Amino acid sequence: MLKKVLIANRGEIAVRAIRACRELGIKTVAVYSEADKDSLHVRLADEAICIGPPEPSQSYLDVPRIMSAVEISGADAVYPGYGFLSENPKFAEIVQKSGVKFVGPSPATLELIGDKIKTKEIAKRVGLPLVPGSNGATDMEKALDVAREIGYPVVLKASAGGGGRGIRIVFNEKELREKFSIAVQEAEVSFGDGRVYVEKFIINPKHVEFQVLADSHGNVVVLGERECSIQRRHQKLVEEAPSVAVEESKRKEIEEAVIEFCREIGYEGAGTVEFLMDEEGNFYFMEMNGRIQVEHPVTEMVTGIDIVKWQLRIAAGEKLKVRKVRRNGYAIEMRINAEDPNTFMPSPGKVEELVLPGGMGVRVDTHLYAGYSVPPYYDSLLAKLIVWGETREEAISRGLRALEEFIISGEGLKTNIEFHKRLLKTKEFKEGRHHIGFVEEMMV
Ligand code: MV4
Repeated sequence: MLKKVLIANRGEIAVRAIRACRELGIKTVAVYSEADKDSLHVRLADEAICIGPPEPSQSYLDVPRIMSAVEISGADAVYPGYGFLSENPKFAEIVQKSGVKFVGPSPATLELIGDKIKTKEIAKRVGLPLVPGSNGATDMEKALDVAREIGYPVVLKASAGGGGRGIRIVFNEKELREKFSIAVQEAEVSFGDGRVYVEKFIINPKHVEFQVLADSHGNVVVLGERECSIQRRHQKLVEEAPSVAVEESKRKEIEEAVIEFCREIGYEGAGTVEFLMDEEGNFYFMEMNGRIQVEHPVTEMVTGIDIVKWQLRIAAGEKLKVRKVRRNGYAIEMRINAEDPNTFMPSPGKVEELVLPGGMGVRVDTHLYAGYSVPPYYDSLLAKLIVWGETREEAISRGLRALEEFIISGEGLKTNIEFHKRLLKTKEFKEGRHHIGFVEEMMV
């Protein structure tokens, strides 16, 4: 097993990782910025090292500072969490070259899945369904040909984009002529890679993603899917498992292709394969994410499998013991953010009163405590409320009950708790008819 893990992250995911390490008997090293000196992850870790000023570029994104902390602490592994350096192949490589285990896929795999065009080629080879489109990088003339063939609207996507970055809808030929070179230029500036591809635009899709665990011995398991369509501006707000819209035969089919895909790319660790699902229930492969995701707890709640512990065991070279995955019930996660309920603008402040919901089927993952000041430099996630129910209806009513109990208050601090109450009561959500545009529709 690993002996000492440095957690190159902050907030709730750092706390989540420390808990997993502690249960496995692994020592933990927290790193923190000056703005995070009173953070819970600093208090909970066995050791803590300040790595710089509040700005992420000078702390949580600063590779030399993190590597210094690795060296000073004598950690034998680095846990990257999500965001920050988690999917940076250069960082993974530097960690690996210094003789320290990076808890995640290899630098080469991270590099590959960062290239959406190459990734789609492999996905096609193993039989994952793709959106009709250019199947590779295209220039304007080819884009016009492809779009004429598949019909408008189409989307232009940057090969080095992902997670909603570098994507643009085009409704007709005139617009394509106007926007194509701008898309290429933008991709060049943002990612240093001007390759752009074309896809048919899927109208009102659902975002459905499959959770994977793969060990270093070639064993791959899929822990089922999550439905993550409740989002605003590519920020997910609610996620659930399983998806009521996915039929069992379809699930089996996609899971098998996902396993094949992970084998093909030599995937190691926890990962997520993302799809869009159209109104007829057809799946389209989008991309793979090579990190733990914010929404992993809904999968843990319905499978009973601790994904973060498995990340650590896999990094230590252990074989996956999970053979058959059994799913039980329904789980829903609500992301509680520090944001103004009307403007959605971040609203950091000091937590004066904190009452966390509890009881049967309720889990709260948070780094908050009473007296903690939420710094303005990072994302606005305060807590994840995850509820479980035998049925989806039970999960929803338990979610509403838990939201009623939840109190986070303090000078200047606003949260989206009321938004979640409103959402869980909508007919569309209750009936599972929501899609990626639903939050925007709900706001008007
Ligand atoms: C699309 C799409 C419609 N058609 N591709 C945005 C995030 C990236 N992972 C994929 N994205 C989309 N790709 C085609 N061919 C619509 C989106 C999209 C979206 C997808 C998932 C969740 C939220 C979204 C919000 C806007 C657009």
